[in-house]
Amino acid sequence: MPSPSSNSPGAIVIATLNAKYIHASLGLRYLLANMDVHGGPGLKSQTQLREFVIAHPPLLIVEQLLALNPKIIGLGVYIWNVVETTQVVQLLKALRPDIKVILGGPEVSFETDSQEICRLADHVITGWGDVSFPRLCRALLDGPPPLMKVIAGEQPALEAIALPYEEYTAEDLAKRLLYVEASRGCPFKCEFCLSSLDKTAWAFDLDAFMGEMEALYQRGARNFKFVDRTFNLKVDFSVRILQFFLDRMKADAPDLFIHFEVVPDSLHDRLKELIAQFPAGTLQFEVGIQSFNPEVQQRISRKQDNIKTAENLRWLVTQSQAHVHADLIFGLPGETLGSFAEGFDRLYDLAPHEIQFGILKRLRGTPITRHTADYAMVYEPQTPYTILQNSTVDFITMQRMKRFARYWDMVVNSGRFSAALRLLLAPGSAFDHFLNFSDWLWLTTGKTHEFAYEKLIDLMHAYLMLQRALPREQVNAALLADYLASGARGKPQCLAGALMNNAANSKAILTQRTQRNERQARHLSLKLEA
Ligand code: B12
Ligand code: SF4
Repeated sequence: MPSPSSNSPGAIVIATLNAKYIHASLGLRYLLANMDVHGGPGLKSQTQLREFVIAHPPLLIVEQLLALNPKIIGLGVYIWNVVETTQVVQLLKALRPDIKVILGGPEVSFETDSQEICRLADHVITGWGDVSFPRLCRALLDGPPPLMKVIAGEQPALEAIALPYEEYTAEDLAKRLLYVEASRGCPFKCEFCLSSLDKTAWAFDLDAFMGEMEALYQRGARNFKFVDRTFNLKVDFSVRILQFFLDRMKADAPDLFIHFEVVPDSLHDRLKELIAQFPAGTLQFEVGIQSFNPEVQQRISRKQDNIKTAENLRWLVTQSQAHVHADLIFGLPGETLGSFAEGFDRLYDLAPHEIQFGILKRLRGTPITRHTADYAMVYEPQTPYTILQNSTVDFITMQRMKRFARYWDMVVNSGRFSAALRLLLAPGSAFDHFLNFSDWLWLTTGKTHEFAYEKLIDLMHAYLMLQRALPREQVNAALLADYLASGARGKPQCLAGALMNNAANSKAILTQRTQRNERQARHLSLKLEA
């Protein structure tokens, strides 16, 4: 929890509840950077930024906010914090109804009429807050008071927005992911995604942006996460950004780490040339595949050349050292279990380092709702509004797939079972094998969380031996290799014998090595004496 500074004179507090401490809020830093620029001189010095995480109790958050004694509290509301932020606003309004509460962020930018949190607040700014929030604060402090409760956020040319990177503190630089954006918006129209509502992608002035990256770098920043929706569209921009990081990495910062979201079907040769030069562990790409099914792609207005996508993905995995995460979504209208399995196996064969397997969510404001009636889409009414069933996937199957997604993360994406996975996911369809394993794991344990690694090894052993009837030596060897590589210390029961043999073997090898070393030392000393 941030420590309260109750004697601070700030009239305005901007705050949000991040998903976890490691995520620093870029949106709030934009608001802070633009207070004077768009609200007039003197506003920024009256503004304080406070960040919490969703695990913090709302009562303590309110206590911290009220200790700052503000006149205005601005809160950033997102899908991950709307439940907790609603409780915060309820408490604030009960304790201090005189404080003006202003909301902003993607979750309250749409369907404001139907949200309790919007009913409780004094004002809601939809869309971008960089200009409209400072202006509203000025109006609330100095008048004339605004007439509207819900205000459409002004969207100026990006040059009119002050860049926020100076607002990252030394602690942010040292301990948190630094979100940065070279462009805003997306030209594509994938209907499940909020960015589909943007008309296009707008680029920040590249010289100014690179200047800010240099300043962050000089202050010691090493961990950059680009939030650009389509990093690789403007090749000249992407080349300059990649070159910037590559130069510094080669010069004196091998510990740099950069993350980009890329569209998979366009990877220019100039980009490939640069990407290939990044050493292992420095570059990460999140590649949105979402679906390989052309009918589904068309239905949700996602334009994607599947052949080029596959080629580029293969290139990234085989010709570069970038860590590649590929995203897939289950539950899209018209997708069946069979068609999804085909796409999954196609992606699995391309061997990205992780398949991030998400279940469709109905984000407020997204045009995916146009399929609700035709495809009998039923979503959870609470956040995160996950799909429960549709006309091609019933509720039971959807539940199975949610568990599949969870177990996939735990077993495959965790990277702790590489040898065992070669047994588990072959031969034939990796999807079918994992679905069977997932069903069995659920039936056997009734749990999707809180598996100790040792317990998982025992479960995997039981499955491979009893359900897949694989030879014991093969299963033991694979799990032993995974266990030893993991560095874990607990003792899985299934490996007790193998571990004892291994210890005995290691001891024998060690003894042999020691005897050899002693012989060598004796031999050397004899040679020296001679
Ligand atoms: C970083 C990020 C995360 C981080 C969390 C960051 C954090 N602070 O904790 C992580 C990786 C954990 C995450 C997870 C998820 N995320 Co996310 N994430 C983002 C991302 C990539 C960047 C956010 C950002 O910094 N944007 C740049 C800033 C400048 O924009 P902004 O935050 O929108 O802020 C502007 C306005 O919203 C407004 N504003 C913001 N705060 C305030 C406050 C006030 C008072 C006012 C007036 C205005 C205002 O002004 C700002 C400047 O114009 C966005 C996509 C994107 N590029 O924006 C998605 C996005 C926010 N995520 C989204 C989603 C759906 C998810 C997931 C559900 C994904 C999933 N399938 O699991 C999960 C949920 C996590 C959970 N625990 O439940 C959706 C949000 C939908 C929503 N209604 O909130 C987005 C928009 C992606 C999308 N295009 O669909 N996410
Ligand atoms: S999914 Fe990606 S490409 Fe499609 S609209 Fe969203 S950000 Fe753009």
